[in-house]
This record gives sequence, structure tokens and C-alpha cells, in this order.
Amino acid sequence: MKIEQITLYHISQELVSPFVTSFGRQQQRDCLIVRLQAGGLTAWGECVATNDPGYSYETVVTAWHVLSDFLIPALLRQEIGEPDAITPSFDFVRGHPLAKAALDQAVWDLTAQRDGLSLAQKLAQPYDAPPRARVAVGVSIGIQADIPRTLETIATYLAQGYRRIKLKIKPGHDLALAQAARRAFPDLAIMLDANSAYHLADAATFQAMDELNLLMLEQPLGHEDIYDHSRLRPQIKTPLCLDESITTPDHARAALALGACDIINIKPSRVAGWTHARQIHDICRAAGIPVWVGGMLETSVGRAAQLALAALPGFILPGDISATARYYAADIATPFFVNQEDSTISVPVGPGLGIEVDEQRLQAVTRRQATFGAA
Ligand code: OSB
Ligand code: MG
Repeated sequence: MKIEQITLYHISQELVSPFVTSFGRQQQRDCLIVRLQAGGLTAWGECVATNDPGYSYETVVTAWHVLSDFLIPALLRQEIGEPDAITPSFDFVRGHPLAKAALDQAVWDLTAQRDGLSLAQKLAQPYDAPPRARVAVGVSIGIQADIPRTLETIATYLAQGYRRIKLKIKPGHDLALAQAARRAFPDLAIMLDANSAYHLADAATFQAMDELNLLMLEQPLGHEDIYDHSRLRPQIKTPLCLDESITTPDHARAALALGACDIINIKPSRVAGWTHARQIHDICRAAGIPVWVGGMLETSVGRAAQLALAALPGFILPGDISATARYYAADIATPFFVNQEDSTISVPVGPGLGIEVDEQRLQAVTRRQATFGAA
């Protein structure tokens, strides 16, 4: 099967409420959507790069450039067999995992559809167990104006059915917040995400959290660091999770060998796609390290593929896969809802991503569009 045509869309949507982290504030959420056409099938992928190089060095502009000038021309020439085969064909581009992941997702969608499988079934082929039908999810809460408003926001999400809460922290907005959240919600699964805002010298801040029974502390130190995390870990009781530092399966192996973490957040986009995400899942599973699926404010195009990944056996912790309406008033594809009774989302069962893209809505939010390949 050869890919006949690829369309790139730069879309822009206003978030329901601003999302604030230690690296910045997002209100207008831009990203790229890719559409592949091959053998009468249409497949979709999402590039989660943003306007600012805050979480990653990639932006919507660098991703547009790398996709249109390098990755798309390389993919258009290829015969598509199994989706893993495209990963090495992108090695000639160093880095740029968010750009690569968009095409990787679409090729996984395409090949699952071709094989008459849901993406979850396609991803689960190497394992004994079938993919989960529902996956545990939690909600990631951005930095709020103050502690009382954070507690109110937590209560709002609990009322919607979420049973795992992640709070973003930054220096000066950390210990008192975590203590207040624990006091207000004694039994809740609470975790913190620092997005690389601290240094090893801040260990005392995290030691003071030892008694709070937190689910985990995500990426406290440098976004490219592994070694200092390995030095922090024995100094604190809270399980340590890496996000930003793990952008390849090699990084995952290094982190485990160095004892740098107890848990890994696997964001398929951060690791160049679903093939690497599954490899990291396998590395962690063999080492007894739990993993969960991280998020990047995806539209339902990206959320569908996160859900399929989270259905694999090693994903034993709740993922950052909150309902679509939480970020987008109207989404570009079939929305997802949280099952209130157990804080899960049902994994799509249709072929491929198992969603319907609303092409009218897609056009309405598109800022720029380009088509590659034969008309
Ligand atoms: O660090 O996990 C993160 C969003 C944007 C960039 C980085 C992160 C996040 C989230 C949101 O925590 C997860 C989501 O709801 O998609
Ligand atoms: Mg994170």
C-alpha cells in the first residue's frame, strides 16, 4: 500500500479555560492535524506542538517545516507494510519527535483500518491479553490563582467522576498547595507535576512532602536530565516519574539503569510515536516499572490514539486522558466522555482510531492547509 496524498492542517482553537504550567500559559491552542489517503482509506494524526517552545523545542512552525520539507516527502515514497517500519525511515531527521509522531499516528491508524482492527487491537497484537475495553484516566489541573481556587477546581473534577488528580507546581506554589490538597481530600490519588522547574538543591521541598502519601512527583528536575533525578530519588519517599527527560527508548533504558525513576509517563508524541511508545512500555514492563499515558491537550484525534495505547497491559496507572469537553467547547472529532462510576474512558472499538472527524468543524478552525502527493 502506498500513500497517495497527505494534507496538513494548522488549526487553532480557544481552550475552555487557560492552562497554566511552570513553563507558561496557554489559552489559544494551535496544533497540526495530518490526513493520509491510501487505497480508499483516510487516516488521521495529530502533532501536539504548540505556539511556544515551552514544553518542547518544537513549535507549530518548526513542525510544519520539518513535516512538509522532510518527513512527508520521505513517507510519500514508501510502500507501507507494518507501521514499525516507518520509524527508522525518519531517522535521517534528528529529533523533532512531535512532528514524527503525527505521521506515525496516522500510519498506525491506516494500517489498523487496512487490517480490519481497532488501533488498540493492532497495538496489542504482540501480547497474550486482548486490549482493555476501558482505561483508567485522571485529570491534569493547571496552576490556579490560589490554593482555595485549586481546591474548588479539584472538587469540580471529582464531581465529574475523575478519581486521580494531577496538580501542576512551580517554585513558591508547591508545598503549601500539596498540604492543603491532602488535608481537603485525605484519600484522593494526588500527584504533582513540576515540568522541570526545580534543581537538585531543592530536595528539601520534596522531602517535606514525604508524609503526604502522594501518588508520584513528575519531572521535578531538568528537561534533559536523568542523572540528577537518580540522585534525588533516594532522598525522597514519593515515587519519582519522568516525562520530559524520556524522548527515546534509549533514554528509558538509561533512566532504568541509573535508577532515576520509579514510573515513566509515556507520551506517544514526545517519543516520536506509537512504535517507540510501545517499545518503552515493553522495556518498563520487563523491569517492573509502571507506566501511564501522558497527554498534551490533544483534540479527540490524538485522544483516540492515547486511549488505544493505554489499553496495553503495562499501563497500570491512570493516564492524563481527560474528556474532550474539558479543553474544547466543540471538538474536531467524536468527543470522549468519562465513565463517572469508575473514572475510565471507553477505548474506541471501530476500525483504526474509531472516530469520525467532523471535516466542517476542521475547516472552521484551520488557519493554513497544504496538500502533498498526487491529486
Ligand atoms: O507535563 O504532562 C505535562 C500539557 C501540556 C504540556 C505538558 C503536560 C501537559 C499536561 C496535560 O499535564 C495533560 C492533558 O490533559 O493532556
Ligand atoms: Mg508532565
